[in-house]
This record gives sequence, C-alpha cells and structure tokens, in this order.
Amino acid sequence: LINSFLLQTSTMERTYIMIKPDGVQRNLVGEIIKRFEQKGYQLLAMKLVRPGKEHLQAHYADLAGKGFFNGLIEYMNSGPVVAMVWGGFNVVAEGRKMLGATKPSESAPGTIRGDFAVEVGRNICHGSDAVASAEKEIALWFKEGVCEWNPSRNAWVYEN
Ligand code: IDP
Ligand code: MG
Repeated sequence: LINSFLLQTSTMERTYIMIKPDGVQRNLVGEIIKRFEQKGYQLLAMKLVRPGKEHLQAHYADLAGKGFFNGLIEYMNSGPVVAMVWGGFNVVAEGRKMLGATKPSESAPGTIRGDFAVEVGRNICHGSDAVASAEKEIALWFKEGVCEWNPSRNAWVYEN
C-alpha cells in the first residue's frame, strides 16, 4: 500500500479549476465538482471567492493585450467564483478535455462547455493549460496552501 502510494505521487499532477461567475449563478457548481469527483480525481482545495479586478487581471495577465480583456475582467468580477485544485494522473490535460474547447460552439457534447455553454464570453469554467501555469495559478489563488491527504479509494482508481 505504501509503495503504491509513492508510485502514484510520483506521476501526480495538480491543476487549477475554476467555476466562473456564470457557472455559479446557473447552479452548475455541484455538476462540475461531480464530474471531477466521479472521474477519480482528488480534491485538494476549494473556496467560493470574489477576489477583485486586480487579482483577476493577474490571473489572466497573459491575455492583457487582447481586445476582449476588459470584458473578460468585468465578466470574471461580476460575481463569486469557485476556486479549486484537483490532483491526479495527467489531470492538467484531462481536465482541459473535460472542460471542452474554449469556444462552446467548438466544444464536444459531453464536455462541460459543450453541455452547458453557448458563448465564449460565458463559458462557465477555467482550467490550467499546462503544468507550469497550473502551479502558478495554484500559488496565486491558494496562498494559504492546499490540503494534502491520501484518498482511500486510490487502489480502485489506479492499478499501481
Ligand atoms: P481557456 O479558458 O480555454 O484557456 P483562453 O484563450 O486562455 O481560453 O481565454 C481565457 C478566457 O477568455 C476564455 O475562457 C474566455 O472566457 C475568454 N475569451 C477567450 N477568447 C475570447 C473571445 O474571443 N471573446 C471573448 N472572450 C474570450
Ligand atoms: Mg487559458
């Protein structure tokens, strides 16, 4: 059991997943958490927050030059968001697949955006696009750190 836990942690990734203000207002919090939970990923941190424009601008700093940037910040600042950290094997790329393409018109049915969103400016959820950006986003949103724990179900999710 100890060996298998060590094996898992060596291939473990973390990703920053956020339910945007429209996802919260549309009562999709439980639905989105449910999908990550049922997949077998591990919840490592979660909070409902309204951090303000400066923090949101820092989160989306890479997009500062885009024409939609101010609108994006207004949208993200329009209500509380659910900030989460999820862990698991390949969770960064798999998490993006579960969210679906950025534009809901291109998101496959079965993905969160494909199932629940219509427009790119109201696409319900955020997920880190790489391991490095995930770690940066986790540090920005969870300055207090995350909760480390060993899920008893791991032996039923992972073969080794
Ligand atoms: P991502 O959320 O799939 O990683 P990014 O390109 O990083 O997509 O863009 C961040 C967010 O900015 C998107 O999720 C979406 O809410 C918004 N966004 C991206 N492109 C557009 C656009 O063309 N118009 C309006 N909003 C956009
Ligand atoms: Mg992005």
